[in-house]
Parts: sequence; C-alpha cells; structure tokens
Amino acid sequence: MKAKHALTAFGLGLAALGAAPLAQPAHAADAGVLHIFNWTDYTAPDLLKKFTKETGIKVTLDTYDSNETLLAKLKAGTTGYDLVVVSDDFVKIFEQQNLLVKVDAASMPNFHNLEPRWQKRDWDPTAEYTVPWQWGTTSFTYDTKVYPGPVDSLGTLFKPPAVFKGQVGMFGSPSEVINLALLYLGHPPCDTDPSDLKATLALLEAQKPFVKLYNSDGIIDRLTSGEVTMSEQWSGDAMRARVAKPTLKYVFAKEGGIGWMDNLAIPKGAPDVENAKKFINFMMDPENAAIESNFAGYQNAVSGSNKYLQPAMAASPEFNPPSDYKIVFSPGCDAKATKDFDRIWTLIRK
Ligand code: SPD
Repeated sequence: MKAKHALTAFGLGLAALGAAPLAQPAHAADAGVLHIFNWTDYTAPDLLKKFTKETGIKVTLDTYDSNETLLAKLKAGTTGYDLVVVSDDFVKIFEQQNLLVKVDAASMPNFHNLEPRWQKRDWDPTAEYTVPWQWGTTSFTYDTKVYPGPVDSLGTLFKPPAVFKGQVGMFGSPSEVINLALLYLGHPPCDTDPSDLKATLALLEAQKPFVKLYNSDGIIDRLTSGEVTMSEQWSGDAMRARVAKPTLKYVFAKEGGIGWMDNLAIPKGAPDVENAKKFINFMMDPENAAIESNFAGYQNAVSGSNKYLQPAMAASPEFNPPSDYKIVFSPGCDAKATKDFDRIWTLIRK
C-alpha cells in the first residue's frame, strides 16, 4: 500500500485549528475497504498485505505529520477514515471533543496478549477507546562528523554550537517542540507558569537562527542527505537514520527525554467500524506487532513479539534507552496550556 497523499507540516497551533476548511468525506462510496490514516512512514507495507491476505479486506493508507494535524482533520468533519493513530497525550483531547468511537478493546480476542503494564494506560485506563500501537522516546540526533561532541545535554539542540547555524531541524508541532524545551529547562510538560513559559519562548527565539525548518516529516532523509546536521527526532526514526548514515547519533540527554505511546483508535463517522476492529485485534497478535516494530523501529506492547524482532534492531541503542534514562510522559495539555503553547508557537513561527 502506498500513501495516497502526505499532508505537509502544518505549523498551526490548536487555536488556529478551528479555522480549518471543512473536509470532504474521502471514502464515503468505498465501503468494505479499510481506510487507515497514520503518521508518515509509520505503517509496515508487509503488515497491510498480510491483513488483506488473511481477511480479504483491502486497505488504503494516508498519512499526517502530527497530532495537531490529525486533530484538525477530524474536527473539520467526517474524513472517511476507519482507523487513526493518536499519541497518549492527545487521546483525552480527542475523547473530550467526541471524536472517537468506543472500541471496548478489552473484549477483543487478542487483548490478553498486551503486556499487563500497557493494558491499563493513564490516558485510557479501561481500553475503552484505544489499543497501543508503538512507543518510543523523543530527543535529538546530530552528525558526529560535523560536531564530534561529546554531547550529553538537550542544550546542544536548544543552544547549539556555531557549526549548526542554519542546520537544525525541529518538529512542526507545538506540543512536541515546547514540551522538549520545557524538559531542558527543568519544567514539567504542559507547564503554564508564566515565568517558565517566558523562559521557554526566549530559548526558542534564541535557537531560531540555528533552525533550518520546523517540519516533522522527512527527517530521516534530511539527516542522511546532510540537508540538516542536527534534528529533533523520535527514537525509531533515529535508528533508521543511523543505520543509513553511521555518523549520526541519537542522544539520551542527562535532562531526560519525552516518552510517548501512539494508539490505534476509530474516529467518529468511520465507514467500517467492524473492519477497523478486526485490524485492531490483528495488531495485538505478537507476530503482527513485530512486523510493525521491525519496520518502524519502535517498541510495541504485545507480549511474545520479541522473538520475531530483527536482532540488530532489538539490540540497537535507540530501541533500548539506558536504564537510568529519565523518560517523561506528558499528561496531555489542558485548554490553558494549549492556548499558551499556541501563543508561543505563533511567535516563533512568524
Ligand atoms: N515516523 C513517524 C513516527 C511517529 C511517531 N509518533 C510520535 C508521537 C510523539 N508525540
């Protein structure tokens, strides 16, 4: 399956999302086909082929670059998608805005395969709306050939050495950029303290001359081609970039990193809820979860999948954060924090 189109990085805060144009139902006349909407470069083609072979259900795949983009699409109206992938810190936001169908995952045949620690998740304690897809960390990658280091701090990303002037890539998402900056400054995710936010804005403003672009898509290509030499990045994408270009290094900083888990969910108005549920159950099979991990480079939540993992990936540093690494999960920003982040984002992006 190939992505029919990829949405470009939005660079819009949530406050601006209400102004998104009304979406047309993309697949209304296409019942019986499963329409998946997932992050870019995050769905194993072999997985979709296997699903079709086993169930006879054809699959289409479209992609997006951030939770903010997905939220804007779903808020704009029925999209024709049967399945989406939402990060932990946005699940409550989607749920509160009445954008998700209850899936009652706990009643699915393969639910017992989920590792116990992921069966009850803070953002969806009874698996009413979601099932884990993959989890990883957010930090940054730099090219050791350009800057030998050593690097052990998020400070290298936010206050870069001169050699990185105009060479840095940052994500195109306010929640991902600002929460990592808050972590560097020693503050919690979704912080609304005015002086903390003032310091965060100052940090990001001072970083701007070093930033080539804010875009969450295409980072592996930009790092391996040398178009950027340092970039905010997710761990699995970092592993794939490093395999292609061994001088790249993903940093487990002393300040810690952001942890996240992405989750399968069914959007309201999905044309084929039953097929979507079949795919969700399919993904809780150990072999299928491993196909996805082997493609994208992230941990899954399914017991028994480890024996199917490619040994080099399973042993890679990006896949195995150090045991003393501080991994901070965002609780999900409330309306006040979202508004504050939007204001900062607007100022940085102008
Ligand atoms: N290649 C796409 C990987 C998507 C990872 N999602 C990360 C969400 C972090 N909030």
